[in-house]
Amino acid sequence: MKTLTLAATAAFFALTTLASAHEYKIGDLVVDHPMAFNTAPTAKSGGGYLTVTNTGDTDDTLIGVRADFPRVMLHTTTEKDGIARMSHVDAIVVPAGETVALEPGGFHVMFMGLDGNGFEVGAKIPATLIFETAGELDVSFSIEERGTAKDDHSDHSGHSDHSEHSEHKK
Ligand SMILES: [Cu+2]
Repeated sequence: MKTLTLAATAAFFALTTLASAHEYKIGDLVVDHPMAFNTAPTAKSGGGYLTVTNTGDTDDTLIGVRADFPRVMLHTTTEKDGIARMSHVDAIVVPAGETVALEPGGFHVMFMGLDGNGFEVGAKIPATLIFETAGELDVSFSIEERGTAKDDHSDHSGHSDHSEHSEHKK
């Protein structure tokens, strides 16, 4: 019986590993690893991150995201006088043959109006990405702990766990 239990455990880990590298496809688009960082329980909003690769030869555009929050917006991050600010954008273009990253310090999805239901590690946020050409794609944002070693998203944003300021010097 012990062997059976071990085999089942191994299968379980294999499945969860596959699930954490989650990828979605619609038309010519590949959306990889939608995720959000955990927030304080009292947070009013939280950012959502992912990458979109356009394998086709015509540009497409992310024009909106739907999720079960009072408001969901597309944001970009700009820097003025050394201070990072977020502002609303109507759309994010995904050029033909390119990958666009929604990541800390750049474009992101803003889930707003959390109202006492902050994001908890391990939870999922079901959402629908709306692309102008490819259409609507249901995805699930996985909530991951901020600043852990397995957080490879921090690498390309210039963010370091030890220096909050590095984010503003790009
Ligand atoms: Cu934002």
